[in-house]
Amino acid sequence: MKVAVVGATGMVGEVMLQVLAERRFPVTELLPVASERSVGKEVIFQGKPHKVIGLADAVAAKPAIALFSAGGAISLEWAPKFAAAGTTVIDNSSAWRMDPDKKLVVPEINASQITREDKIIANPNCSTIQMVMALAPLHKKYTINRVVVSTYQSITGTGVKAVRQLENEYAGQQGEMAYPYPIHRNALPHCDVFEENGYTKEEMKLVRETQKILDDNTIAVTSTAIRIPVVGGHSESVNLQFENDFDVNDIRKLLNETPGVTVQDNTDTNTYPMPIYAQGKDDVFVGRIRRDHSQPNSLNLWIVADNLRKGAATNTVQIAEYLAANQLAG
Ligand code: 2RA
Repeated sequence: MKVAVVGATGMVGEVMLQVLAERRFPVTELLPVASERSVGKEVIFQGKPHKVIGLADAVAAKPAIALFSAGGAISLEWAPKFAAAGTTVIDNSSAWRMDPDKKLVVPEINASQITREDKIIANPNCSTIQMVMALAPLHKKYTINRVVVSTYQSITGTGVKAVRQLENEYAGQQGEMAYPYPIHRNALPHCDVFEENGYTKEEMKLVRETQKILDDNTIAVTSTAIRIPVVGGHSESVNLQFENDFDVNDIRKLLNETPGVTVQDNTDTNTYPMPIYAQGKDDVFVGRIRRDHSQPNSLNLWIVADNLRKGAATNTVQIAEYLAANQLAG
């Protein structure tokens, strides 16, 4: 299958190439795509160098699938051009996620919604993916009425500039700032930009995308997204209120039985998820599972995942695998 990776030289793009190779996706021809300034550079895929090409040449090559991680502006302009040429686009930006005509997909939850007519498919935001992976089986059995989530997000979600800022600050050096404040020894209550309602776009993604993926606008969600000086993945403290009462052991059993979720939850052995150990893995890790005794039918969870993998690249490749397995691509 001819596959384009748009944004191949970026952090998520590089991980998409890695995951395509790791999962032995049936790539017959790889088209690494990036901005004009990167055309001609080489990326390594399956141990071999591949020359980066421009967007127009990639559209003309008519790949079956194009995996995008190149920002919203590029996606808004170029995803329709790929689609018009017959390519199925899976996009990591927020550009198409809330478009009522576009599917927002976490394969373990709602891949079955995808049809051959879907030529632009949206990959959800990283912090949404890891949360709904845990919420979906619980919602199905106990009906979630309300979600309160606080995220503790890796600087890799911002990109290379943020990683460089942390490295400079750690070394006591001046350099380009990805954030308005220092990130070393700090926690920034500011991920993405603020909206009129006082919440950031990152916080509102958790609200809007969760309702769309779980197909239930009655779920009340409120969130606070924090950036912390971590690189392994995003962590989330989640409080759920259900319609119905539950048994904590049944919650653990449901999560244990969910493909793509690993429960790490034993306070006797200090066993709980942490980003340093989630890094490089594809599962979503859930722990600190405990009843919230302050209100009825309520539960607390701690959810951790590598935001570059299941939060972006792996989820994207899993959608591509679903397309390939069901002859829905291209
Ligand atoms: C972040 N989820 O972590 C956003 C974009 N990757 O900044």
